[in-house]
Amino acid sequence: MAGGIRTDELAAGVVAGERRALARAITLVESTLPEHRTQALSLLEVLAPKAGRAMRVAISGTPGVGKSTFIERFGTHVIDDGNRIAVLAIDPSSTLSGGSILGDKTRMELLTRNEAAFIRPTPSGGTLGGVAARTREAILLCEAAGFDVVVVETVGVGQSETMAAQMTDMFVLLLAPAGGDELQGIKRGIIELADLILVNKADGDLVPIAAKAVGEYRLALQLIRPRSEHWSVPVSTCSALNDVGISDCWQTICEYRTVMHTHGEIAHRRASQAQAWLKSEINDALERRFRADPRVRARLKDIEAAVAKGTLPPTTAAQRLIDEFLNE
Ligand SMILES: Nc1nc2c(ncn2[C@@H]2O[C@H](COP(=O)(O)OP(=O)(O)OP(=O)(O)O)[C@@H](O)[C@H]2O)c(=O)[nH]1
Ligand SMILES: [Mg+2]
Repeated sequence: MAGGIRTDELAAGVVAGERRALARAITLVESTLPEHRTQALSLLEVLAPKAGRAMRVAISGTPGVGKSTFIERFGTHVIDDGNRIAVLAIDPSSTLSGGSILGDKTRMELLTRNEAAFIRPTPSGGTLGGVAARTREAILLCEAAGFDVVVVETVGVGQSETMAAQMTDMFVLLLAPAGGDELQGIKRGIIELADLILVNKADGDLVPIAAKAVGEYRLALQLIRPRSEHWSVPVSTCSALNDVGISDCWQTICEYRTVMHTHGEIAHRRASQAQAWLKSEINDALERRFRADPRVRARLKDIEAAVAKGTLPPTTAAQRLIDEFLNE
């Protein structure tokens, strides 16, 4: 019982769409205390049948490209269109520092105050894999709370884009208006993940540069294998600052949803994502058990030292520890 609240009460609050209950439920799934974890799992089990109805959208881009400004505007359009929107963030730097995206508080003020919106910063601490699992669970909770659109905001560094792509239906990539050398610097792998590319900050002096960048990204896209045979990735400009092109972006997302749903691709993506998630949960759980095992713990330090010194090959070392672990 986290903070003295019963699972059925919490579940009822979430299903009623209460933002406070949702926030509490997410805090519960983020907790690493064993008794909280047990309650979190039963909560997720109760709520799972109510999940799955939202459009799950990843919004990614390098630091400072305008993600928060964009989401603030975008969220307003989504809400004006009669929907409720939840925004979850993944910030790999916060897993290291224990902090979370502070600037967002100020840049999403409008959205934060809106009853139809729910904003949640990154789960802090833990491994990147742990953050991914908690974010996936948070998505389910937001869906159970009746949110129509769930945005996963992620900083385009490290593994976080791949992670965000693996838990959403659509990957929106925000890029800065630049070309030539800077375009070369964008990792090809990120472009490959994109279902929609937006060159932001297309305002003032940057308008022609943004337009040129659009042309270059379109060319770049021709060189890679499309993520789906039913969708050719649109590339366009927008200005989050001036609210230009943002409602078009929402229209494109709706169109994408219709097309991909019709071809069964959303269901297909979700099924393989769920299987991958299962696999990583099994791996994580096994590793946790392994590392907590007293026999393993007793020998691990010495074996690690021998491996570091080069006196024991890692393969042999791993095999020995695993044999030890599995021997009843
Ligand atoms: N000119 C212009 N500036 C913008 C636009 N969108 C965002 N900015 C500015 O760019 C800066 C960074 O914007 P954020 O929205 O915080 O960017 P972010 O991608 O969320 O940044 P991180 O959270 O630090 O990764 C701010 O000063 C914004 O005002 C835009 O469309 N045009
Ligand atoms: Mg931000």
